[in-house]
Amino acid sequence: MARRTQKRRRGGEKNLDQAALPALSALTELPSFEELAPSERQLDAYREACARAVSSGAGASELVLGCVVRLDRGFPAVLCEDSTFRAEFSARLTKGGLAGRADARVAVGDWVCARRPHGHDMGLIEEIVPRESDIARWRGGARGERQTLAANVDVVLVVQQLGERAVSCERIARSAVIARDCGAGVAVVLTKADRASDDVLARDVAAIREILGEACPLALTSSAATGAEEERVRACAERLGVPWGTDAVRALVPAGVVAIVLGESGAGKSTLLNALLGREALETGEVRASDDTGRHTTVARRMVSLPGAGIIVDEPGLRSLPIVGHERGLAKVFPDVAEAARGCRFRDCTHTHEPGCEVRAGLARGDYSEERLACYVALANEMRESASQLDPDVVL
Ligand SMILES: Nc1nc2c(ncn2[C@@H]2O[C@H](COP(=O)(O)OP(=O)(O)OP(=O)(O)O)[C@@H](O)[C@H]2O)c(=O)[nH]1
Ligand SMILES: [Mg+2]
Repeated sequence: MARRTQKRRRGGEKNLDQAALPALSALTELPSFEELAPSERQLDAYREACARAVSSGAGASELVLGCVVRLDRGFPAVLCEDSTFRAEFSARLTKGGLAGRADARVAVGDWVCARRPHGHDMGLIEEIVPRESDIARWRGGARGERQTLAANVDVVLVVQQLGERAVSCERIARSAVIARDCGAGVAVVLTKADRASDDVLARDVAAIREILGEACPLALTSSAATGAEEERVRACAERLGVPWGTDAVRALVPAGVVAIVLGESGAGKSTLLNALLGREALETGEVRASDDTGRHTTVARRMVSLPGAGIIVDEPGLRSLPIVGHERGLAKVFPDVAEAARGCRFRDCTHTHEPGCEVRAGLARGDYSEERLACYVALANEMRESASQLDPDVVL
């Protein structure tokens, strides 16, 4: 009850809040409507949503198909065939029992059936069209919730910064598990190559390939390297067989593909997108010298359209990416280990000491490395633990 009161109060402040949003005329780099393609299923769902909206009083000529291209502190901007407009949720959506459900919340990339009442700037979201996929993470503990980061995304670019400190393969694997669980493809983009010596680059690339396999696409970038320094990292990338620079990232997101960048604050996500755009369109911020992490510079979630390529959603950096109910993703990232685990004598085998453990047998045969197995076991343990702690009322 208290929560509801709080929500209403926030709703009352909406006009005030919206005044502080960036003006629509200032929004640049947005995709064009033609670049965004709903599926046939989504078009059918849109038509059905229109019929429902009309039967509850909307005029058919007021309804448009739109895509949420930006969220500023939760306020959506919607792109439709002939314009971009700010929108709020229709009373039907918020009062129809959908308000408390996580899927009632709109995400960047969502297709919506929106109503544009004649003579009003602000649109109303009547319904969110069912998603083909959504990139979501678990937020909070046992009573937490699934938070959709972006909808209808094809590829997750896992962004990790390089430096003298080794890259966190566990973090990369964790991001890959979440992405594959949501049905998206995965590629790893290593930024700040200028900060890593040739040896460090070779070490980190080998470690990532060990964990994720040779088939996982990689790209190496640096926005700071110029001249001889750029030559050094470019040559090193070539020796390691890793595609180099903005062209390599562009190739991961060809025209027609929607990607999202996922990485910690300060990883260089917005800097990378600016390099791809060829101008400083997105705000970037310094990292703290003490721990080499950023200060959460990006606050809006937004789509940017890359000239001659696809679309990328810029996101605020994420501190935590808990593994909760991601069995499918884990099995997709570690198919060999997951297959072996099915043969273990005990269903709850932890693959550490139990007799009849097929996973350890696979390791002894050399089917996979110790590092790859350690990563799988750590993520599987975390998932087991989170499942046991989850409040029974919480629906994944
Ligand atoms: N040396 C070096 N610094 C870089 C590179 N790319 C980004 N940086 C710096 O890293 C800092 C953080 O970059 P951002 O692009 O703001 O990072 P972000 O991932 O968008 O961070 P959040 O928006 O907070 O999530 C900035 O000071 C950048 O100048 C790089 O290739 N080399
Ligand atoms: Mg940023």
